[in-house]
Amino acid sequence: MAVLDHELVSKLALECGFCDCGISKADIPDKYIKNYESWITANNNAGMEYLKKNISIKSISDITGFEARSIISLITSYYPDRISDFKNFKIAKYALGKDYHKVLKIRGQELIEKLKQHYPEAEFRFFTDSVPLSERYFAVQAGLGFIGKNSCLINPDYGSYVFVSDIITNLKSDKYDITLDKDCGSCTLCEKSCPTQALENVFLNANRCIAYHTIESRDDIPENIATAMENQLFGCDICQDVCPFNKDKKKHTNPDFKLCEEIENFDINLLYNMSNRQFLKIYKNTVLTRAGREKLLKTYNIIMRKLNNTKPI
Ligand code: B12
Ligand code: SF4
Ligand code: SF4
Repeated sequence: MAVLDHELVSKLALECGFCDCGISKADIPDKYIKNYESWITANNNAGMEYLKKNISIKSISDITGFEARSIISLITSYYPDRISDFKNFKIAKYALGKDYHKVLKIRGQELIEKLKQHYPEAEFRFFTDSVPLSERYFAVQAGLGFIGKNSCLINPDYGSYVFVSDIITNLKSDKYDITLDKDCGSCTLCEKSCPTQALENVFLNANRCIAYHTIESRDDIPENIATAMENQLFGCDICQDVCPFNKDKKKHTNPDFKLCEEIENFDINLLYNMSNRQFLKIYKNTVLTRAGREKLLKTYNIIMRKLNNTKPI
Protein backbone atom coordinates (compact mmCIF):
# COMPACT_ATOMS: atom_id res chain seq x y z
CA MET A 1 0.00 0.00 0.00
CA ALA A 2 1.16 3.54 -0.79
CA VAL A 3 2.54 5.75 2.00
CA LEU A 4 1.70 9.45 2.43
CA ASP A 5 4.51 11.79 1.42
CA HIS A 6 4.33 14.37 4.23
CA GLU A 7 6.07 17.05 2.18
CA LEU A 8 3.64 16.60 -0.70
CA VAL A 9 0.59 16.61 1.62
CA SER A 10 1.77 19.88 3.24
CA LYS A 11 2.29 21.49 -0.17
CA LEU A 12 -1.19 20.47 -1.36
CA ALA A 13 -2.77 21.67 1.91
CA LEU A 14 -1.25 25.13 1.50
CA GLU A 15 -2.42 25.21 -2.13
CA CYS A 16 -5.99 24.62 -0.90
CA GLY A 17 -5.85 27.58 1.49
CA PHE A 18 -4.95 25.89 4.78
CA CYS A 19 -2.25 27.70 6.79
CA ASP A 20 -0.41 24.70 8.18
CA CYS A 21 -0.59 20.94 8.27
CA GLY A 22 0.74 18.16 10.48
CA ILE A 23 0.30 14.39 10.53
CA SER A 24 -0.22 12.09 13.52
CA LYS A 25 -1.09 8.44 13.97
CA ALA A 26 -4.82 7.79 14.15
CA ASP A 27 -4.78 6.50 17.73
CA ILE A 28 -6.96 7.42 20.66
CA PRO A 29 -4.59 6.94 23.58
CA ASP A 30 -5.62 6.51 27.25
CA LYS A 31 -4.48 10.08 27.99
CA TYR A 32 -7.07 11.44 25.56
CA ILE A 33 -9.84 9.28 26.99
CA LYS A 34 -8.93 10.22 30.59
CA ASN A 35 -8.93 13.95 29.79
CA TYR A 36 -12.21 13.67 28.02
CA GLU A 37 -13.92 11.48 30.62
CA SER A 38 -12.90 13.70 33.51
CA TRP A 39 -14.24 16.76 31.62
CA ILE A 40 -17.62 15.10 31.09
CA THR A 41 -17.78 13.57 34.59
CA ALA A 42 -17.38 17.07 36.04
CA ASN A 43 -20.41 18.15 33.93
CA ASN A 44 -18.28 20.70 32.10
CA ASN A 45 -20.27 20.00 28.93
CA ALA A 46 -23.30 21.86 30.39
CA GLY A 47 -26.31 21.21 28.12
CA MET A 48 -24.26 19.86 25.19
CA GLU A 49 -25.48 16.30 25.65
CA TYR A 50 -24.09 15.21 22.29
CA LEU A 51 -20.54 15.55 23.68
CA LYS A 52 -21.20 12.64 26.08
CA LYS A 53 -21.31 10.18 23.22
CA ASN A 54 -17.67 11.01 22.39
CA ILE A 55 -16.68 8.97 25.46
CA SER A 56 -17.75 5.77 23.76
CA ILE A 57 -15.36 6.39 20.83
CA LYS A 58 -12.41 4.15 21.55
CA SER A 59 -11.21 3.75 17.98
CA ILE A 60 -11.28 6.13 15.02
CA SER A 61 -12.02 3.26 12.66
CA ASP A 62 -15.45 2.97 14.36
CA ILE A 63 -16.29 6.39 12.91
CA THR A 64 -14.82 6.02 9.45
CA GLY A 65 -15.80 2.50 8.58
CA PHE A 66 -12.28 1.94 7.16
CA GLU A 67 -9.07 1.24 9.04
CA ALA A 68 -7.82 4.67 10.11
CA ARG A 69 -4.02 4.88 10.17
CA SER A 70 -3.17 8.60 10.01
CA ILE A 71 -4.79 11.94 10.72
CA ILE A 72 -3.83 14.97 8.68
CA SER A 73 -4.52 17.98 10.93
CA LEU A 74 -5.03 21.35 9.31
CA ILE A 75 -5.23 24.82 10.76
CA THR A 76 -6.66 27.94 9.14
CA SER A 77 -6.21 31.40 10.59
CA TYR A 78 -9.40 33.41 10.84
CA TYR A 79 -8.13 36.63 12.37
CA PRO A 80 -10.21 39.14 10.39
CA ASP A 81 -8.83 42.02 8.34
CA ARG A 82 -11.06 44.45 10.25
CA ILE A 83 -13.12 44.21 13.40
CA SER A 84 -16.66 45.45 12.98
CA ASP A 85 -17.42 48.28 15.32
CA PHE A 86 -20.89 47.65 16.75
CA LYS A 87 -22.09 50.31 19.13
CA ASN A 88 -23.36 48.31 22.10
CA PHE A 89 -22.20 44.74 21.61
CA LYS A 90 -19.53 42.40 20.31
CA ILE A 91 -19.59 39.47 17.91
CA ALA A 92 -16.69 37.01 18.30
CA LYS A 93 -14.02 37.15 15.60
CA TYR A 94 -14.64 33.62 14.36
CA ALA A 95 -18.14 34.74 13.33
CA LEU A 96 -17.17 37.85 11.35
CA GLY A 97 -16.39 35.99 8.12
CA LYS A 98 -18.31 33.34 6.22
CA ASP A 99 -19.44 30.17 8.05
CA TYR A 100 -16.20 28.22 8.51
CA HIS A 101 -17.93 24.84 8.28
CA LYS A 102 -18.93 25.58 4.70
CA VAL A 103 -15.66 27.27 3.70
CA LEU A 104 -13.41 24.57 5.15
CA LYS A 105 -15.53 21.72 3.81
CA ILE A 106 -15.02 23.01 0.27
CA ARG A 107 -11.26 23.36 0.87
CA GLY A 108 -11.14 19.91 2.46
CA GLN A 109 -12.92 18.33 -0.50
CA GLU A 110 -10.52 20.07 -2.86
CA LEU A 111 -7.58 18.71 -0.88
CA ILE A 112 -9.03 15.20 -0.97
CA GLU A 113 -9.42 15.45 -4.75
CA LYS A 114 -5.76 16.41 -5.06
CA LEU A 115 -4.69 13.62 -2.70
CA LYS A 116 -6.73 11.14 -4.72
CA GLN A 117 -4.70 12.01 -7.82
CA HIS A 118 -1.59 10.77 -6.00
CA TYR A 119 -3.22 7.99 -3.94
CA PRO A 120 -6.20 6.78 -6.03
CA GLU A 121 -6.77 3.64 -3.95
CA ALA A 122 -6.73 5.35 -0.57
CA GLU A 123 -9.61 6.33 1.72
CA PHE A 124 -9.91 9.92 2.97
CA ARG A 125 -12.54 11.54 5.19
CA PHE A 126 -12.57 15.26 5.97
CA PHE A 127 -14.17 16.75 9.06
CA THR A 128 -14.41 19.99 10.95
CA ASP A 129 -16.81 19.96 13.91
CA SER A 130 -18.65 17.11 12.21
CA VAL A 131 -17.42 13.94 13.94
CA PRO A 132 -17.33 13.18 17.66
CA LEU A 133 -13.58 13.70 18.10
CA SER A 134 -11.60 16.37 19.91
CA GLU A 135 -9.92 18.21 17.05
CA ARG A 136 -7.58 20.19 19.29
CA TYR A 137 -6.08 16.99 20.60
CA PHE A 138 -5.09 15.77 17.15
CA ALA A 139 -3.70 19.17 16.22
CA VAL A 140 -1.44 18.95 19.31
CA GLN A 141 -0.36 15.44 18.34
CA ALA A 142 0.42 16.72 14.83
CA GLY A 143 2.78 19.37 16.22
CA LEU A 144 0.55 22.30 15.24
CA GLY A 145 0.48 23.91 18.66
CA PHE A 146 -0.16 23.39 22.35
CA ILE A 147 -3.25 23.70 24.55
CA GLY A 148 -3.22 26.97 26.48
CA LYS A 149 -4.82 27.59 29.85
CA ASN A 150 -7.67 29.19 27.89
CA SER A 151 -8.20 25.62 26.56
CA CYS A 152 -7.48 26.75 22.97
CA LEU A 153 -4.97 25.37 20.53
CA ILE A 154 -2.17 27.93 20.24
CA ASN A 155 0.00 27.83 17.14
CA PRO A 156 3.41 29.55 17.46
CA ASP A 157 2.98 31.41 14.13
CA TYR A 158 -0.73 32.20 14.06
CA GLY A 159 -1.71 32.24 17.74
CA SER A 160 -5.07 30.77 18.74
CA TYR A 161 -7.37 32.46 16.21
CA VAL A 162 -7.27 29.35 14.05
CA PHE A 163 -9.84 26.79 13.03
CA VAL A 164 -8.93 23.13 13.17
CA SER A 165 -9.95 20.52 10.62
CA ASP A 166 -8.75 17.01 9.85
CA ILE A 167 -8.55 14.34 7.19
CA ILE A 168 -8.56 10.75 8.36
CA THR A 169 -6.93 8.23 6.00
CA ASN A 170 -6.12 4.54 5.86
CA LEU A 171 -2.57 5.36 4.66
CA LYS A 172 0.50 5.47 6.86
CA SER A 173 2.78 8.48 6.52
CA ASP A 174 6.50 8.57 5.73
CA LYS A 175 6.84 11.00 8.66
CA TYR A 176 4.82 11.70 11.78
CA ASP A 177 5.12 15.04 13.52
CA ILE A 178 6.13 15.37 17.14
CA THR A 179 4.37 17.46 19.76
CA LEU A 180 5.81 20.92 20.46
CA ASP A 181 7.71 21.48 23.65
CA LYS A 182 5.85 24.68 24.57
CA ASP A 183 3.37 25.78 27.20
CA CYS A 184 1.97 28.86 28.91
CA GLY A 185 4.63 28.96 31.58
CA SER A 186 3.57 30.93 34.63
CA CYS A 187 1.09 33.16 32.73
CA THR A 188 -2.50 33.03 33.98
CA LEU A 189 -3.87 36.11 32.18
CA CYS A 190 -6.79 34.30 30.56
CA GLU A 191 -7.93 32.67 33.79
CA LYS A 192 -7.83 36.01 35.57
CA SER A 193 -9.57 37.87 32.72
CA CYS A 194 -12.49 35.53 32.22
CA PRO A 195 -15.43 37.52 33.64
CA THR A 196 -17.34 34.36 34.61
CA GLN A 197 -14.41 32.30 35.97
CA ALA A 198 -14.98 29.54 33.45
CA LEU A 199 -11.34 28.45 33.20
CA GLU A 200 -9.49 26.16 35.56
CA ASN A 201 -6.45 23.91 34.97
CA VAL A 202 -6.56 24.03 31.13
CA PHE A 203 -10.21 23.00 31.18
CA LEU A 204 -13.22 25.09 30.47
CA ASN A 205 -16.48 24.76 32.35
CA ALA A 206 -19.12 25.42 29.71
CA ASN A 207 -21.74 26.07 32.42
CA ARG A 208 -19.89 29.31 33.08
CA CYS A 209 -18.72 30.16 29.55
CA ILE A 210 -20.27 33.13 27.73
CA ALA A 211 -19.56 31.47 24.37
CA TYR A 212 -21.72 28.53 25.42
CA HIS A 213 -24.54 30.69 26.75
CA THR A 214 -24.66 33.06 23.76
CA ILE A 215 -24.27 30.42 21.02
CA GLU A 216 -25.07 26.86 22.01
CA SER A 217 -27.42 26.88 24.98
CA ARG A 218 -31.13 26.74 24.22
CA ASP A 219 -31.99 27.98 27.74
CA ASP A 220 -32.15 31.54 28.99
CA ILE A 221 -28.82 32.90 30.18
CA PRO A 222 -28.65 32.31 33.95
CA GLU A 223 -28.71 35.44 36.09
CA ASN A 224 -25.17 34.93 37.51
CA ILE A 225 -23.73 34.74 33.98
CA ALA A 226 -25.86 37.64 32.71
CA THR A 227 -24.59 39.79 35.57
CA ALA A 228 -20.93 38.90 35.02
CA MET A 229 -20.80 39.02 31.21
CA GLU A 230 -19.92 42.20 29.39
CA ASN A 231 -21.45 43.02 26.00
CA GLN A 232 -20.96 39.73 24.15
CA LEU A 233 -23.87 39.21 21.76
CA PHE A 234 -22.49 36.10 20.08
CA GLY A 235 -19.42 34.17 21.30
CA CYS A 236 -16.61 35.48 23.44
CA ASP A 237 -12.94 36.26 22.75
CA ILE A 238 -11.73 37.65 26.06
CA CYS A 239 -9.49 34.71 27.01
CA GLN A 240 -7.85 34.87 23.58
CA ASP A 241 -7.63 38.66 23.28
CA VAL A 242 -5.52 38.87 26.44
CA CYS A 243 -3.18 36.06 25.40
CA PRO A 244 0.41 37.15 24.69
CA PHE A 245 0.61 34.42 22.02
CA ASN A 246 -1.92 36.40 19.98
CA LYS A 247 0.12 39.59 19.89
CA ASP A 248 1.79 40.51 16.57
CA LYS A 249 0.88 37.27 14.86
CA LYS A 250 0.78 36.53 11.16
CA LYS A 251 -2.46 37.93 9.76
CA HIS A 252 -4.46 35.55 7.64
CA THR A 253 -4.64 35.53 3.87
CA ASN A 254 -8.12 34.05 3.75
CA PRO A 255 -10.59 36.25 1.86
CA ASP A 256 -13.42 34.02 3.15
CA PHE A 257 -12.69 35.07 6.72
CA LYS A 258 -12.58 38.77 6.05
CA LEU A 259 -15.37 40.78 7.65
CA CYS A 260 -18.29 39.70 5.42
CA GLU A 261 -21.00 41.95 4.09
CA GLU A 262 -23.81 40.39 6.15
CA ILE A 263 -21.96 41.07 9.40
CA GLU A 264 -20.70 44.47 8.36
CA ASN A 265 -24.32 45.51 7.71
CA PHE A 266 -25.69 43.68 10.74
CA ASP A 267 -28.27 45.84 12.51
CA ILE A 268 -29.79 44.17 15.56
CA ASN A 269 -32.84 46.44 15.46
CA LEU A 270 -33.85 44.97 12.09
CA LEU A 271 -34.17 41.54 13.75
CA TYR A 272 -37.23 42.65 15.72
CA ASN A 273 -39.33 43.02 12.57
CA MET A 274 -38.05 39.99 10.73
CA SER A 275 -39.34 36.41 10.79
CA ASN A 276 -37.05 33.54 11.81
CA ARG A 277 -37.25 32.34 8.23
CA GLN A 278 -36.11 35.73 6.87
CA PHE A 279 -33.28 35.75 9.40
CA LEU A 280 -32.09 32.30 8.28
CA LYS A 281 -32.21 33.39 4.65
CA ILE A 282 -30.19 36.57 5.18
CA TYR A 283 -27.58 35.05 7.50
CA LYS A 284 -27.37 31.54 5.99
CA ASN A 285 -23.70 31.95 5.10
CA THR A 286 -22.68 33.03 8.60
CA VAL A 287 -22.49 31.15 11.91
CA LEU A 288 -25.03 33.53 13.51
CA THR A 289 -27.68 30.98 12.51
CA ARG A 290 -26.25 28.68 15.20
CA ALA A 291 -27.78 30.95 17.84
CA GLY A 292 -30.76 32.08 15.76
CA ARG A 293 -32.75 35.30 15.75
CA GLU A 294 -34.61 34.81 19.03
CA LYS A 295 -31.50 34.03 21.05
CA LEU A 296 -29.67 37.03 19.62
CA LEU A 297 -32.56 39.30 20.63
CA LYS A 298 -32.73 37.82 24.15
CA THR A 299 -28.99 38.33 24.62
CA TYR A 300 -29.28 41.87 23.28
CA ASN A 301 -32.01 42.53 25.81
CA ILE A 302 -29.60 41.51 28.59
CA ILE A 303 -26.86 43.74 27.20
CA MET A 304 -29.20 46.75 26.99
CA ARG A 305 -30.56 46.05 30.45
CA LYS A 306 -27.02 46.19 31.82
CA LEU A 307 -26.21 49.29 29.81
CA ASN A 308 -29.30 51.08 31.11
CA ASN A 309 -28.80 49.60 34.57
CA THR A 310 -32.34 48.25 34.73
CA LYS A 311 -33.60 45.12 36.49
CA PRO A 312 -34.66 41.94 34.63
CA ILE A 313 -38.27 41.96 33.43
C1 B12 B 1 -18.02 21.92 22.33
C2 B12 B 1 -17.19 23.02 21.74
C3 B12 B 1 -17.24 24.27 22.35
C4 B12 B 1 -17.86 24.50 23.73
C5 B12 B 1 -16.87 23.94 24.79
C6 B12 B 1 -15.43 24.46 24.56
C7 B12 B 1 -14.32 23.61 25.21
N1 B12 B 1 -13.27 24.30 25.61
O1 B12 B 1 -14.40 22.41 25.31
C8 B12 B 1 -18.07 26.03 23.74
C9 B12 B 1 -19.47 26.34 23.20
C10 B12 B 1 -17.91 26.72 25.09
C11 B12 B 1 -17.04 26.47 22.70
C12 B12 B 1 -16.49 27.74 22.66
C13 B12 B 1 -15.56 28.14 21.72
N2 B12 B 1 -15.16 27.46 20.64
CO1 B12 B 1 -15.61 25.59 20.32
N3 B12 B 1 -15.79 23.73 19.96
C14 B12 B 1 -16.40 22.78 20.60
C15 B12 B 1 -16.16 21.43 19.89
C16 B12 B 1 -17.38 21.13 19.00
C17 B12 B 1 -15.87 20.24 20.81
C18 B12 B 1 -14.82 20.55 21.90
C19 B12 B 1 -14.73 19.45 22.92
O2 B12 B 1 -14.80 18.29 22.59
N4 B12 B 1 -14.55 19.84 24.18
C20 B12 B 1 -14.36 18.90 25.24
C21 B12 B 1 -12.91 19.02 25.74
C22 B12 B 1 -12.62 17.96 26.81
O3 B12 B 1 -12.14 18.73 24.63
P1 B12 B 1 -11.03 19.73 24.05
O4 B12 B 1 -11.23 21.13 24.48
O5 B12 B 1 -10.97 19.48 22.60
O6 B12 B 1 -9.83 19.18 24.92
C23 B12 B 1 -8.98 18.14 24.47
C24 B12 B 1 -7.57 18.66 24.39
O7 B12 B 1 -7.54 20.00 24.86
C25 B12 B 1 -6.81 17.68 25.24
N5 B12 B 1 -5.82 18.28 26.12
C26 B12 B 1 -5.99 19.01 27.19
N6 B12 B 1 -4.81 19.28 27.72
C27 B12 B 1 -3.87 18.70 26.94
C28 B12 B 1 -2.50 18.68 27.03
C29 B12 B 1 -1.81 17.95 26.09
C30 B12 B 1 -0.33 17.89 26.20
C31 B12 B 1 -2.48 17.24 25.04
C32 B12 B 1 -1.77 16.45 24.04
C33 B12 B 1 -3.87 17.33 24.97
C34 B12 B 1 -4.52 18.05 25.92
O8 B12 B 1 -7.69 16.93 26.02
C35 B12 B 1 -9.01 17.04 25.53
C36 B12 B 1 -9.41 15.70 24.92
O9 B12 B 1 -9.16 14.68 25.73
C37 B12 B 1 -14.88 21.77 19.02
C38 B12 B 1 -14.77 21.00 17.70
C39 B12 B 1 -14.25 19.59 17.95
N7 B12 B 1 -14.97 18.59 17.49
O10 B12 B 1 -13.20 19.41 18.56
C40 B12 B 1 -14.99 23.31 18.83
C41 B12 B 1 -13.71 24.11 18.89
C42 B12 B 1 -12.91 23.65 20.10
N8 B12 B 1 -14.19 25.47 19.14
C43 B12 B 1 -13.53 26.39 18.54
C44 B12 B 1 -13.74 27.79 18.70
C45 B12 B 1 -13.16 28.70 17.65
C46 B12 B 1 -14.45 28.27 19.80
C47 B12 B 1 -14.51 29.72 20.32
C48 B12 B 1 -13.23 30.51 20.14
C49 B12 B 1 -15.71 30.49 19.67
C50 B12 B 1 -15.94 31.84 20.28
N9 B12 B 1 -15.15 32.85 20.00
O11 B12 B 1 -16.89 32.03 21.01
C51 B12 B 1 -14.85 29.47 21.82
C52 B12 B 1 -13.56 29.29 22.63
C53 B12 B 1 -13.80 29.04 24.09
C54 B12 B 1 -12.58 28.41 24.74
N10 B12 B 1 -11.82 29.20 25.48
O12 B12 B 1 -12.36 27.22 24.54
C55 B12 B 1 -12.37 25.80 17.74
C56 B12 B 1 -11.09 25.99 18.56
C57 B12 B 1 -9.88 26.43 17.80
C58 B12 B 1 -8.68 26.57 18.71
N11 B12 B 1 -7.72 27.37 18.26
O13 B12 B 1 -8.59 25.98 19.75
C59 B12 B 1 -12.84 24.29 17.60
C60 B12 B 1 -11.71 23.26 17.52
C61 B12 B 1 -13.70 24.23 16.31
C62 B12 B 1 -12.88 24.14 15.04
N12 B12 B 1 -13.15 23.15 14.23
O14 B12 B 1 -12.01 24.93 14.77
N13 B12 B 1 -16.70 25.44 21.87
S1 SF4 C 1 -14.74 32.36 26.02
FE1 SF4 C 1 -15.14 34.07 27.48
S2 SF4 C 1 -16.43 33.18 29.08
FE2 SF4 C 1 -15.55 31.46 27.92
S3 SF4 C 1 -13.70 30.94 29.04
FE3 SF4 C 1 -13.05 32.44 27.51
S4 SF4 C 1 -13.23 34.44 28.55
FE4 SF4 C 1 -14.34 32.95 29.79
S1 SF4 D 1 -3.23 34.09 28.36
FE1 SF4 D 1 -1.39 33.18 29.25
S2 SF4 D 1 -2.14 31.39 30.37
FE2 SF4 D 1 -3.76 32.00 28.98
S3 SF4 D 1 -3.44 30.77 27.15
FE3 SF4 D 1 -2.35 32.71 26.82
S4 SF4 D 1 -0.26 32.29 27.54
FE4 SF4 D 1 -1.55 30.68 28.34
